[in-house]
Amino acid sequence: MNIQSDTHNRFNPLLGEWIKVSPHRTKRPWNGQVEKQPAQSRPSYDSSCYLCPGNTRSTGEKNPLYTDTFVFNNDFSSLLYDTENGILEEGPHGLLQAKTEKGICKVLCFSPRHDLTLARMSVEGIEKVILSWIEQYEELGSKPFINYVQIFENRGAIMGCSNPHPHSQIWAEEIIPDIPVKELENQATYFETYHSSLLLDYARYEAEKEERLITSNEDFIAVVPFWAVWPYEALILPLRREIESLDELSPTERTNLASIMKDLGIRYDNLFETSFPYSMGIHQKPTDGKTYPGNILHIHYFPPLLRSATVKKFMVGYEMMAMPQRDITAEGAAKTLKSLSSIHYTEKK
Ligand code: H2U
Ligand code: ZN
Repeated sequence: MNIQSDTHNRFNPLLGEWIKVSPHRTKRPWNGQVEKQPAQSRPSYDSSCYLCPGNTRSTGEKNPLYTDTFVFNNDFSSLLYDTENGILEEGPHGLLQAKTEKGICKVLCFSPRHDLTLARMSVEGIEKVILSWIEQYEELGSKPFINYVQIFENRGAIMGCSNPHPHSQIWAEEIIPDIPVKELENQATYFETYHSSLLLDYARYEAEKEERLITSNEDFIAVVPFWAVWPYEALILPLRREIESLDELSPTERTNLASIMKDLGIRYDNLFETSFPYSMGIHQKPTDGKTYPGNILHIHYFPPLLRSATVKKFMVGYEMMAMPQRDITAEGAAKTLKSLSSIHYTEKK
């Protein structure tokens, strides 16, 4: 089979799901929705931003004059720590089930600068963000009722991000949600079968093959995974050893993680010369004290853009009813991202 031209289905071993790839569809004309271009430049401070230092949030609380990262409890948290235990089961054979859940939601601003995205921060600045994520993961994870901590960044209005001030969210909760559960189970099965880690084996294979490699350094690689769904989806993986969570990183590994995040972020921005939108999320070890054989720390990037800064991919129709589908191949997307400059387009000229 020719994976660059034949329609085929690819397997995602992390989720145990299939993805349809139809490479010949890339020539399809586009008369559909065109998104608005995000503002190309922002001030370094915005008096109307509820995340900027010294400003007042919608609850009336005032942000401190912070100088590095800044973490606060989300004023509109999805999960609350004082929700009472409750169970509902009704209907035929208890078909309708519900359970209450406790948790804590936080917002973490990357820096006081309203205009500096991760891609444009210094490596040292990103290291401080990683250190704050570690602090939160440990602090929240040590609470007896918190079994899982999800760190993520929603970037760009197109992704539903409500504020352009660079920030991430942290949701710490009682359950382990479905997506990490599936990934942990598939990694455990692989580990029990082959006595090695699925994602470490995969990272080493991709580093050698180079076909889907975007960029790499001594400790990490960024690839467009073989099973990518989003056009320019990426996965950052450790390359040298089994790392289960951010708190296990050595100082050098922290620097190298910050550096590859910056590198990938710059390539993303350079792709369509825009502040590239995405949802990024860190999958790491649950904090329930159990062991997770074969589990490897990794970072997913799911960017919606397809052809330009204004044309996004829609996950609709066949994708909602049957399975995800993509046109450009993972190899094609990786080749494009790899060929881009690692100097940010706004800093060239
Ligand atoms: P986004 O990451 O989707 O932009 O959301 C920002 C979060 O900031 C959102 O979850 C919170 C919202 O609840 N927020 C506050 O905690 N305080 C505010 O004053 C406004 C928004
Ligand atoms: Zn701001």
